[in-house]
Amino acid sequence: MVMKNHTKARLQAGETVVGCFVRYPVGTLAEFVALAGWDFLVLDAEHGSLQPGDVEDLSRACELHGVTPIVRVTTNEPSTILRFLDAGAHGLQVPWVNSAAEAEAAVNSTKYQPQGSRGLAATRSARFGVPESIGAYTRRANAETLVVVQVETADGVANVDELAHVEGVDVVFIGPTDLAHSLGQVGNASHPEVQTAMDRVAEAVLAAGKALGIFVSNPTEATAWKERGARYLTTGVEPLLRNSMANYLRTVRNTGGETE
Ligand code: 3PY
Ligand code: MG
Repeated sequence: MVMKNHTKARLQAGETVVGCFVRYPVGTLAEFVALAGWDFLVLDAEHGSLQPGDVEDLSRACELHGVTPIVRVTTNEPSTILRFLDAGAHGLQVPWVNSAAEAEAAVNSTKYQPQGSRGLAATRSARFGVPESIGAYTRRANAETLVVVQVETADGVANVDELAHVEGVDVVFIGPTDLAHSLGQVGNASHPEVQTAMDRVAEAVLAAGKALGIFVSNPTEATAWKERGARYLTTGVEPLLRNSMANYLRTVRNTGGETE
Protein backbone atom coordinates (compact mmCIF):
# COMPACT_ATOMS: atom_id res chain seq x y z
CA MET A 1 0.00 0.00 0.00
CA VAL A 2 1.73 3.10 -1.25
CA MET A 3 -0.48 5.91 -0.09
CA LYS A 4 -2.88 6.98 2.63
CA ASN A 5 -6.27 5.38 2.27
CA HIS A 6 -8.40 8.48 1.66
CA THR A 7 -11.54 6.39 1.18
CA LYS A 8 -11.19 4.83 4.64
CA ALA A 9 -10.36 8.21 6.19
CA ARG A 10 -13.42 9.81 4.66
CA LEU A 11 -15.66 6.96 5.83
CA GLN A 12 -14.22 7.22 9.34
CA ALA A 13 -14.97 10.95 9.27
CA GLY A 14 -18.63 10.13 8.54
CA GLU A 15 -18.44 11.22 4.90
CA THR A 16 -19.84 9.55 1.79
CA VAL A 17 -17.54 7.99 -0.81
CA VAL A 18 -18.28 7.28 -4.45
CA GLY A 19 -16.68 4.51 -6.47
CA CYS A 20 -16.84 2.45 -9.63
CA PHE A 21 -16.27 -1.23 -10.47
CA VAL A 22 -13.75 -2.08 -13.20
CA ARG A 23 -13.52 -5.72 -14.23
CA TYR A 24 -11.28 -5.67 -17.31
CA PRO A 25 -7.53 -6.35 -17.13
CA VAL A 26 -6.55 -3.10 -18.89
CA GLY A 27 -4.46 -0.62 -16.92
CA THR A 28 -5.19 2.18 -19.38
CA LEU A 29 -8.94 1.74 -18.86
CA ALA A 30 -8.48 1.92 -15.07
CA GLU A 31 -6.39 5.06 -15.53
CA PHE A 32 -9.03 6.63 -17.77
CA VAL A 33 -11.79 5.84 -15.27
CA ALA A 34 -9.67 6.99 -12.31
CA LEU A 35 -9.14 10.38 -13.96
CA ALA A 36 -12.86 11.14 -13.56
CA GLY A 37 -12.20 11.73 -9.84
CA TRP A 38 -13.78 8.76 -8.04
CA ASP A 39 -12.86 8.18 -4.39
CA PHE A 40 -12.18 4.50 -5.15
CA LEU A 41 -12.30 1.86 -7.85
CA VAL A 42 -13.31 -1.72 -7.09
CA LEU A 43 -11.10 -4.01 -9.18
CA ASP A 44 -13.43 -6.93 -9.72
CA ALA A 45 -11.89 -10.38 -9.74
CA GLU A 46 -15.20 -12.01 -8.71
CA HIS A 47 -17.16 -11.25 -11.87
CA GLY A 48 -14.19 -10.20 -13.98
CA SER A 49 -11.15 -12.01 -15.30
CA LEU A 50 -8.66 -10.11 -13.13
CA GLN A 51 -5.66 -12.04 -11.83
CA PRO A 52 -3.36 -10.75 -9.07
CA GLY A 53 -0.92 -9.41 -11.70
CA ASP A 54 -3.75 -7.38 -13.28
CA VAL A 55 -4.71 -6.00 -9.88
CA GLU A 56 -1.09 -4.89 -9.49
CA ASP A 57 -1.27 -2.87 -12.74
CA LEU A 58 -4.74 -1.49 -12.08
CA SER A 59 -3.77 -0.49 -8.52
CA ARG A 60 -0.84 1.45 -9.97
CA ALA A 61 -3.20 3.26 -12.33
CA CYS A 62 -5.41 4.23 -9.37
CA GLU A 63 -2.47 5.35 -7.25
CA LEU A 64 -1.27 7.62 -10.06
CA HIS A 65 -4.43 9.65 -9.67
CA GLY A 66 -5.08 9.52 -5.92
CA VAL A 67 -7.90 6.97 -6.19
CA THR A 68 -8.13 4.10 -3.68
CA PRO A 69 -7.83 0.65 -5.32
CA ILE A 70 -10.05 -1.96 -3.66
CA VAL A 71 -10.11 -5.54 -4.88
CA ARG A 72 -13.22 -7.72 -4.94
CA VAL A 73 -11.85 -11.22 -4.57
CA THR A 74 -13.24 -14.47 -5.90
CA THR A 75 -13.60 -16.29 -2.57
CA ASN A 76 -13.15 -15.74 1.15
CA GLU A 77 -10.01 -17.89 1.28
CA PRO A 78 -6.84 -16.68 3.04
CA SER A 79 -4.56 -17.79 0.20
CA THR A 80 -6.68 -16.00 -2.42
CA ILE A 81 -7.04 -12.82 -0.38
CA LEU A 82 -3.31 -12.82 0.32
CA ARG A 83 -2.34 -12.81 -3.35
CA PHE A 84 -4.75 -10.01 -4.29
CA LEU A 85 -3.77 -7.83 -1.32
CA ASP A 86 -0.07 -8.44 -1.86
CA ALA A 87 -0.54 -7.04 -5.38
CA GLY A 88 -1.13 -3.68 -3.72
CA ALA A 89 -4.89 -3.14 -3.32
CA HIS A 90 -5.69 -0.81 -0.41
CA GLY A 91 -8.92 -2.54 0.45
CA LEU A 92 -10.63 -5.89 0.27
CA GLN A 93 -14.22 -6.53 -0.77
CA VAL A 94 -15.48 -10.06 -0.09
CA PRO A 95 -18.62 -11.39 -1.80
CA TRP A 96 -21.14 -13.77 -0.25
CA VAL A 97 -20.41 -13.21 3.44
CA ASN A 98 -23.20 -15.05 5.23
CA SER A 99 -22.27 -15.11 8.91
CA ALA A 100 -20.20 -13.42 11.60
CA ALA A 101 -17.69 -16.29 11.33
CA GLU A 102 -17.21 -15.58 7.62
CA ALA A 103 -16.79 -11.85 8.31
CA GLU A 104 -14.22 -12.69 11.02
CA ALA A 105 -12.38 -14.90 8.52
CA ALA A 106 -12.21 -12.01 6.03
CA VAL A 107 -10.79 -9.68 8.69
CA ASN A 108 -8.32 -12.34 9.83
CA SER A 109 -7.05 -12.78 6.25
CA THR A 110 -6.65 -9.00 5.81
CA LYS A 111 -4.88 -8.04 9.04
CA TYR A 112 -1.43 -8.90 10.30
CA GLN A 113 -0.71 -9.72 13.95
CA PRO A 114 -2.09 -8.89 16.44
CA GLN A 115 -5.46 -8.41 14.67
CA GLY A 116 -5.12 -11.25 12.18
CA SER A 117 -2.85 -13.79 10.58
CA ARG A 118 -2.28 -12.56 7.03
CA GLY A 119 0.90 -14.06 5.58
CA LEU A 120 3.79 -11.60 5.54
CA ALA A 121 6.44 -10.95 2.91
CA ALA A 122 8.12 -7.93 1.37
CA THR A 123 5.69 -7.76 -1.57
CA ARG A 124 4.45 -4.79 -3.60
CA SER A 125 1.94 -4.07 -0.88
CA ALA A 126 4.87 -3.73 1.58
CA ARG A 127 6.68 -1.61 -1.00
CA PHE A 128 9.10 -4.54 -1.32
CA GLY A 129 10.50 -3.69 2.11
CA VAL A 130 12.54 -0.86 0.62
CA PRO A 131 11.48 2.37 2.36
CA GLU A 132 10.38 1.01 5.76
CA SER A 133 10.71 -2.00 8.00
CA ILE A 134 8.25 -4.88 7.71
CA GLY A 135 7.02 -4.14 11.26
CA ALA A 136 6.20 -0.51 10.41
CA TYR A 137 4.47 -1.69 7.26
CA THR A 138 2.22 -4.20 9.10
CA ARG A 139 1.04 -1.54 11.54
CA ARG A 140 0.25 0.83 8.69
CA ALA A 141 -1.47 -1.87 6.61
CA ASN A 142 -3.65 -2.90 9.58
CA ALA A 143 -4.76 0.69 10.06
CA GLU A 144 -5.19 1.62 6.40
CA THR A 145 -6.65 -1.45 4.67
CA LEU A 146 -10.41 -1.15 4.19
CA VAL A 147 -12.54 -4.26 4.79
CA VAL A 148 -15.85 -4.51 2.94
CA VAL A 149 -18.13 -7.54 3.30
CA GLN A 150 -21.03 -8.17 0.96
CA VAL A 151 -24.45 -9.27 2.21
CA GLU A 152 -26.27 -10.73 -0.76
CA THR A 153 -28.08 -13.86 0.35
CA ALA A 154 -31.04 -14.71 2.59
CA ASP A 155 -28.55 -16.21 5.11
CA GLY A 156 -26.51 -13.01 5.11
CA VAL A 157 -29.65 -10.97 5.86
CA ALA A 158 -30.67 -13.39 8.64
CA ASN A 159 -27.23 -13.01 10.28
CA VAL A 160 -26.69 -9.33 9.55
CA ASP A 161 -26.81 -8.11 13.17
CA GLU A 162 -23.91 -10.32 14.32
CA LEU A 163 -22.02 -9.90 11.07
CA ALA A 164 -22.20 -6.10 11.15
CA HIS A 165 -20.70 -6.03 14.67
CA VAL A 166 -17.53 -7.92 13.71
CA GLU A 167 -14.50 -5.85 14.66
CA GLY A 168 -12.40 -4.84 11.68
CA VAL A 169 -15.31 -4.75 9.22
CA ASP A 170 -15.55 -1.19 7.89
CA VAL A 171 -18.35 -1.47 5.32
CA VAL A 172 -21.29 -3.86 4.89
CA PHE A 173 -22.24 -3.81 1.24
CA ILE A 174 -25.58 -4.92 -0.25
CA GLY A 175 -25.35 -6.83 -3.53
CA PRO A 176 -28.84 -6.21 -4.99
CA THR A 177 -28.59 -8.66 -7.90
CA ASP A 178 -27.52 -11.67 -5.86
CA LEU A 179 -29.84 -10.76 -3.00
CA ALA A 180 -32.86 -10.61 -5.32
CA HIS A 181 -31.75 -13.93 -6.82
CA SER A 182 -31.34 -15.54 -3.40
CA LEU A 183 -34.84 -14.41 -2.40
CA GLY A 184 -36.39 -15.92 -5.53
CA GLN A 185 -36.97 -12.55 -7.24
CA VAL A 186 -34.50 -13.05 -10.07
CA GLY A 187 -33.60 -9.76 -11.77
CA ASN A 188 -36.13 -7.81 -9.69
CA ALA A 189 -34.34 -5.98 -6.89
CA SER A 190 -37.20 -3.51 -6.65
CA HIS A 191 -39.59 -6.25 -5.48
CA PRO A 192 -41.01 -5.35 -2.03
CA GLU A 193 -39.58 -8.52 -0.45
CA VAL A 194 -36.09 -7.59 -1.62
CA GLN A 195 -36.53 -3.98 -0.55
CA THR A 196 -37.64 -5.12 2.92
CA ALA A 197 -34.54 -7.32 3.19
CA MET A 198 -32.37 -4.34 2.17
CA ASP A 199 -34.06 -2.17 4.80
CA ARG A 200 -33.27 -4.86 7.36
CA VAL A 201 -29.58 -4.78 6.35
CA ALA A 202 -29.48 -0.98 6.36
CA GLU A 203 -31.02 -0.81 9.82
CA ALA A 204 -28.59 -3.38 11.29
CA VAL A 205 -25.51 -1.82 9.72
CA LEU A 206 -26.36 1.71 10.82
CA ALA A 207 -27.18 0.46 14.34
CA ALA A 208 -23.75 -1.24 14.48
CA GLY A 209 -22.09 2.06 13.57
CA LYS A 210 -20.64 0.66 10.33
CA ALA A 211 -20.76 2.22 6.88
CA LEU A 212 -23.47 0.92 4.57
CA GLY A 213 -22.50 0.24 0.94
CA ILE A 214 -24.49 -0.74 -2.12
CA PHE A 215 -24.22 -1.22 -5.85
CA VAL A 216 -26.25 1.35 -7.81
CA SER A 217 -26.90 1.55 -11.53
CA ASN A 218 -27.65 5.25 -11.98
CA PRO A 219 -27.57 8.61 -10.16
CA THR A 220 -31.24 8.35 -9.13
CA GLU A 221 -30.58 5.08 -7.29
CA ALA A 222 -27.41 6.52 -5.76
CA THR A 223 -29.27 9.56 -4.43
CA ALA A 224 -32.10 7.41 -3.06
CA TRP A 225 -29.58 5.17 -1.24
CA LYS A 226 -27.77 8.18 0.20
CA GLU A 227 -31.10 9.10 1.77
CA ARG A 228 -31.43 5.54 3.09
CA GLY A 229 -28.07 5.93 4.83
CA ALA A 230 -25.56 4.42 2.37
CA ARG A 231 -22.12 6.07 2.36
CA TYR A 232 -20.11 3.70 0.13
CA LEU A 233 -21.89 4.12 -3.19
CA THR A 234 -20.57 2.00 -6.02
CA THR A 235 -21.59 1.87 -9.64
CA GLY A 236 -19.77 0.20 -12.54
CA VAL A 237 -18.31 0.85 -15.96
CA GLU A 238 -21.12 -1.20 -17.55
CA PRO A 239 -24.15 0.69 -16.20
CA LEU A 240 -22.42 4.00 -16.92
CA LEU A 241 -21.68 3.00 -20.51
CA ARG A 242 -25.03 1.31 -21.00
CA ASN A 243 -26.96 4.40 -19.85
CA SER A 244 -24.73 6.78 -21.76
CA MET A 245 -24.83 4.76 -25.01
CA ALA A 246 -28.61 4.45 -24.85
CA ASN A 247 -28.99 8.22 -24.24
CA TYR A 248 -26.58 9.04 -27.03
CA LEU A 249 -28.30 6.81 -29.56
CA ARG A 250 -31.77 7.97 -28.56
CA THR A 251 -30.78 11.64 -28.80
CA VAL A 252 -28.81 11.38 -32.01
CA ARG A 253 -31.36 9.26 -33.79
CA ASN A 254 -34.26 11.49 -32.75
CA THR A 255 -32.33 14.66 -33.67
CA GLY A 256 -31.38 13.19 -36.99
CA GLY A 257 -34.96 12.18 -37.64
CA GLU A 258 -33.92 8.55 -38.08
CA THR A 259 -36.27 5.75 -37.21
CA GLU A 260 -35.24 3.35 -34.44
C1 3PY B 1 -24.70 -7.86 -6.61
O1 3PY B 1 -25.58 -7.05 -6.94
O2 3PY B 1 -24.93 -9.06 -6.39
C2 3PY B 1 -23.33 -7.40 -6.44
O3 3PY B 1 -22.50 -8.16 -6.02
C3 3PY B 1 -23.04 -6.00 -6.88
O4 3PY B 1 -21.72 -5.74 -6.97
MG1 MG C 1 -23.09 -10.18 -6.04
